[in-house]
Amino acid sequence: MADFFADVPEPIRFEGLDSDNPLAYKVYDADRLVSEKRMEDHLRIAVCYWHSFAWPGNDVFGEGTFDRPWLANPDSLDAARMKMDAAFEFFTKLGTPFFCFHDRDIAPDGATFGESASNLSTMVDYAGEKMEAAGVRLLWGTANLFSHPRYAAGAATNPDPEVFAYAAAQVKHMLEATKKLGGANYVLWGGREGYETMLNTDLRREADQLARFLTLVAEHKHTIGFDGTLLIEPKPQEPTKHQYDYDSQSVHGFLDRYGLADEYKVNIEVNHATLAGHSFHHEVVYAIANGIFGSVDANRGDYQNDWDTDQFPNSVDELSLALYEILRGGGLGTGGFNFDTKLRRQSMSRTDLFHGHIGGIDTLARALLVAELLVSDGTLAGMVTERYAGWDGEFGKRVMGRATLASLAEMVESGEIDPRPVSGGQEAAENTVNRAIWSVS
Ligand code: XLS
Ligand code: NI
Ligand code: NI
Repeated sequence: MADFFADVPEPIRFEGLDSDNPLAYKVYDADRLVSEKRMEDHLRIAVCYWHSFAWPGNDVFGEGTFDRPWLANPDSLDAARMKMDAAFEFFTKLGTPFFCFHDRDIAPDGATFGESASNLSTMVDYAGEKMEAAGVRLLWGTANLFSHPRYAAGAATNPDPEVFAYAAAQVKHMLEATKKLGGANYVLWGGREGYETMLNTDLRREADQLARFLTLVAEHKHTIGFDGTLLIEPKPQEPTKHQYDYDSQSVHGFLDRYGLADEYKVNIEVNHATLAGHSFHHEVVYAIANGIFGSVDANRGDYQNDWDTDQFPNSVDELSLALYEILRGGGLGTGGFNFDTKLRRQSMSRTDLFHGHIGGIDTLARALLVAELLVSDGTLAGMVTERYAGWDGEFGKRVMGRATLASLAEMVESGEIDPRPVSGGQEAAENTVNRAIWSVS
């Protein structure tokens, strides 16, 4: 094991709530059974490569602040290996089962496409060895189709079809790399698939281009026999003013319109949900209800501003509601919780990366326990069943079946139907959630 994180000599262990060791899990106990399944298998936690190892901690006003020595030589394969050694040391010490990466996170861009592809292939082989040795798996791979200047006007939605082709080549290679490493999913986040101004944009054409791109990706997935799930990651804006994959509902409508709904699911990011003006809970419920729930990018925004700040999750309240839906919906399937999280720029010590992940993972673990309690207690589900009971009765079935506007009017006119408003019981439902949050142990 490399010793980049020498200040954390031992793997992080579960020590329980009584422990005051900041480098120990207080709630996350990988082997603890929750509804007969290990916590680790419920949560399927992944560390993301880009924010933790490929980002220097810069922002638009200032340079990098983090201690990431490999970033001094961005073109060197030796530096890429040094970065990967540190990343796997981190995964192993954190004890999490998965990671996620973009092609450009692990392998430097070359002077030609061929050189970039060869760098990727070298680093994919190296990753394969490290994964084998560490017992760490790939939750998903993805191609970076947003950083290089060629993608400034989009990848699939670029006005230039040659840029579309370049992006297609990049995804082909990265999809194959993901398959080679046994990835459980492949993600497409449309970072610049949107517009800056309508004045220079042909919106209708760009939608067709995006659908064509997604069709080609799905075709290639079947051609090579990749059995992971294809995921689209919705986000409403940033970096572009408007992104086409705005939220789960827009993505769902788009997939339906182009006949792609059987090929793609969504990777929901907490901070993207709130940027879209939704709650994370809403996004998860929408996706599950419409059969497109795939995976989660765990993080949180700063609720005072409107950026994608990608902070580490720390709200049990927020995550419990989503986990409740995920548990009731049958779990994560091939998905997981990818920590798409960034340290704050002032968190300059190497150990800060552990503190961020440990806190976020404990928060998720606690939310899982709350969710299990809410499911087994059944009060919330019972309230919903009772609220809609009329639709399961004879009259409700008739409305959904053979009723006409005239036959319904007749029943109302005759006085046979005369509904009375009833309580929605929101406060009682909220109290049920809080009781579960306060009582889990
Ligand atoms: C950016 C996205 C990105 C994707 C992967 O906002 O969250 O990190 O998860 O391209
Ligand atoms: Ni993300
Ligand atoms: Ni994001």
